[in-house]
Amino acid sequence: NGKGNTLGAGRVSLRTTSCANAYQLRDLTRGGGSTTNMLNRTTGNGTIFTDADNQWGSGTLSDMATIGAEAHYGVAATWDWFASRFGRMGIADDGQGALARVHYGRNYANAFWRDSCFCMTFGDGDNGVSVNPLTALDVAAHEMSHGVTSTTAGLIYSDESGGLNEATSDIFAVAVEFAAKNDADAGDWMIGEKVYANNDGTVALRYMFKPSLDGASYDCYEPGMGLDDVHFTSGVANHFFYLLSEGAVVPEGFGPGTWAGLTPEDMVCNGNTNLGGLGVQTAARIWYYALVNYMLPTTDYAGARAATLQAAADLHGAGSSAYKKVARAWDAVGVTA
Ligand code: ASN
Ligand code: CA
Ligand code: ZN
Ligand code: CA
Repeated sequence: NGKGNTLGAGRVSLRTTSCANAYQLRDLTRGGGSTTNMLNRTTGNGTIFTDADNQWGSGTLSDMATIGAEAHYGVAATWDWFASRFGRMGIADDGQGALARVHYGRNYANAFWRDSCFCMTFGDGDNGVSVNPLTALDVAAHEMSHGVTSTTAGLIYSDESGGLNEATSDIFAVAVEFAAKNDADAGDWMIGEKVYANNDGTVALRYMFKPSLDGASYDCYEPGMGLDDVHFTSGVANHFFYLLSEGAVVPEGFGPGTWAGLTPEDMVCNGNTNLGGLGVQTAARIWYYALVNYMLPTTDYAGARAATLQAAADLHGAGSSAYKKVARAWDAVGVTA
């Protein structure tokens, strides 16, 4: 049991493994998943982080272990969320941990999941000048969730299925962040807010409650939108998930300034603000069961509506208020029966 000082999540507990008078970022309580340092390289599996006293990182970018600790924490929190809520033991539900590689490349302002190495990889941004290393909890949970999608529904990463694949990662990322109850990194309805150095709290990669605030994502379904980038077509499902969780509520304190002054009517695509929210974790449970049991590689938005309704019927009953809320939230983003 070590401790880490992270960049964005404060001081955290870390599961490590002792080895030859030192400790390694390897978590034998979570399938032996390890966190390695790419030392700015872009090939290979990196070098496992090692530390003499099991106190990891200073919480600043002056030492590389700060980011190693943050990734290791994010992977553990995501593992725990899937395990405790759904009994899912790891990405593939086979008890195996995954590899997390940090300090990838130079000035690489992204993170990604790759099936072939069963690994997630995190760039350093510009080392915090304006972009932080991309290891914040919601980003780590997003990347790890790509592995879950890949080993379950297998949503193809293009067309509408690609948007649903992206949205699945954002949906679970939000749910993990809320569930982590970390005072230094409270849950919110944005993805990647901690990526931006000097953030006043309103800037993020994506805004679940009004995806178009990023200037490119879709709030409402449009036929033919599947040709656009999967990170933009995900907006419709992200928006659905927000509305299913919270109802047509204008969130306070999030998003860029243009957001101020909007009304519940601005939250929906069809004028119906009478939705009712299920709460983020109940909504995430419906999404997870739909993903695992009913979505397929080619599932599109119409199929996602059907899959989540079937999951809601299984979990809550076909005539349940939860079922009706799922239908109303899809209606509200333009995915109609
Ligand atoms: N960060 C991006 C993502 O996980 C990388 C990509 O475009 N595949 O979606
Ligand atoms: Ca140390
Ligand atoms: Zn993604
Ligand atoms: Ca967030």
